[in-house]
Amino acid sequence: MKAARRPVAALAAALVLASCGSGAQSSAPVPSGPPTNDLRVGLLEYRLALSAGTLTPGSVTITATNAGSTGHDLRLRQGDSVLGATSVLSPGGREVLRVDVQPGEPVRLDCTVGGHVEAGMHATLTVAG
Ligand SMILES: [Cu+2]
Repeated sequence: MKAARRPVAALAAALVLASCGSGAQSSAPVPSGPPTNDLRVGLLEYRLALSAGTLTPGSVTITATNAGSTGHDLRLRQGDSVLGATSVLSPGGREVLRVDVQPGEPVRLDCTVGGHVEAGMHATLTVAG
């Protein structure tokens, strides 16, 4: 009986497992890149998918899209101020907010549906100074 060894296949399998492991994030990373005044936020169970991690000061357009399968909303706060909030969006729903952000202070994003922040639906954006 031939002992047919497949070292190449075994190595390929190990690489696939390694890349899967490193790609499994428990929380969504905030993207790096230049500041934007046009942010898109995907609402998912249970995380926020952001098109950017840094905002420009001043007027910013936020497009929130419910890409999940249950109701979600999006609220933006800076310090103690609520900058804006969507209604609770049905799956596939979209709402555009125009907010005014101050330089240098982080902006906190939350889904205010019960339990969703605790499940991971929040993020903090920086604002360019
Ligand atoms: Cu939610």
